[in-house]
Amino acid sequence: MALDEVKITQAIVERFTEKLKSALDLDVAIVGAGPAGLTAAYKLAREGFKVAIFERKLSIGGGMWGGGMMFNEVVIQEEGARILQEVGVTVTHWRENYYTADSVEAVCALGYAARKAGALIFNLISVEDVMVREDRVAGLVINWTAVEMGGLHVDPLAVRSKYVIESTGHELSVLHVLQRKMGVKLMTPSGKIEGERSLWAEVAETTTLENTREVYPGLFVAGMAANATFGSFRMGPIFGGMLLSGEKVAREIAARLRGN
Ligand code: 48H
Repeated sequence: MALDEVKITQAIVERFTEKLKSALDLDVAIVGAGPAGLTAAYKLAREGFKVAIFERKLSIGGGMWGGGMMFNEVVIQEEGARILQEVGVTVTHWRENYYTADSVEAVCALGYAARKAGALIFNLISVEDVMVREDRVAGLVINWTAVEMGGLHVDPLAVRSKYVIESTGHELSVLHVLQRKMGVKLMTPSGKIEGERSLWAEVAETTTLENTREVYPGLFVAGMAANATFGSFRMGPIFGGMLLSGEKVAREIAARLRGN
């Protein structure tokens, strides 16, 4: 049968529009498709919640693709290895509590698991602001990354969500906007973003989990963003904390959504 270019175009436009329309009213909106955001999306979608991730870049995976200094292997501890194995990644024991995985395989598997569980993943969309309602984050303000990169004055669109997870890594871009524009008091020791500290893997991995929590009503931080919020250390190319943080934030939000 003859191929019609306009039908190809119609198919893409219609299908994408359907996806975007179904993401306008969410249980959980996730900002950033790094390992923490992807894990959270997978776990929440698997529980039947309506979840979408908005990722600024063309590719998902955040800082995981590059392993350590472009050596495309990641290190995880036994606790985190469980999550990678659950999504089908081959995890290899190195020594003591050090396990390794191919970083490309890990990103692909996490993305596939999240999508297959029902999470929608929108790449090339940047979150430029949040929607607030009576001292609570109630959704996201989104725009094409191309608009952001081009410095174009194009007004954004909005997505409503019962909860928002900020998993934007070192950048912590959404919370910075909320703090700057609304001057809000955050649930941190100083009431403000505490800022990320230098490298200390052991402490950083533990605190990533402790810091994975609600920082402003309706807004949770996960992954590296959690340590950047609460003033803890970076950990280098070890990814167990990111995966476990994604799992923890999903568990806590699922409990809230179920009313527990
Ligand atoms: C849409 C956005 C926006 C925005 C940012 O950096 P990530 O991989 O984040 P985590 O926390 O899942 O993993 C951190 C890990 O990769 C890492 O950097 C580690 C362990 N570092 C340790 C060290 O010592 O350096 O992913 C965050 C994603 C990225 O893909 C961004 O493009 C995206 O969030 N993002 N997406 N709207 N406003 N801001």
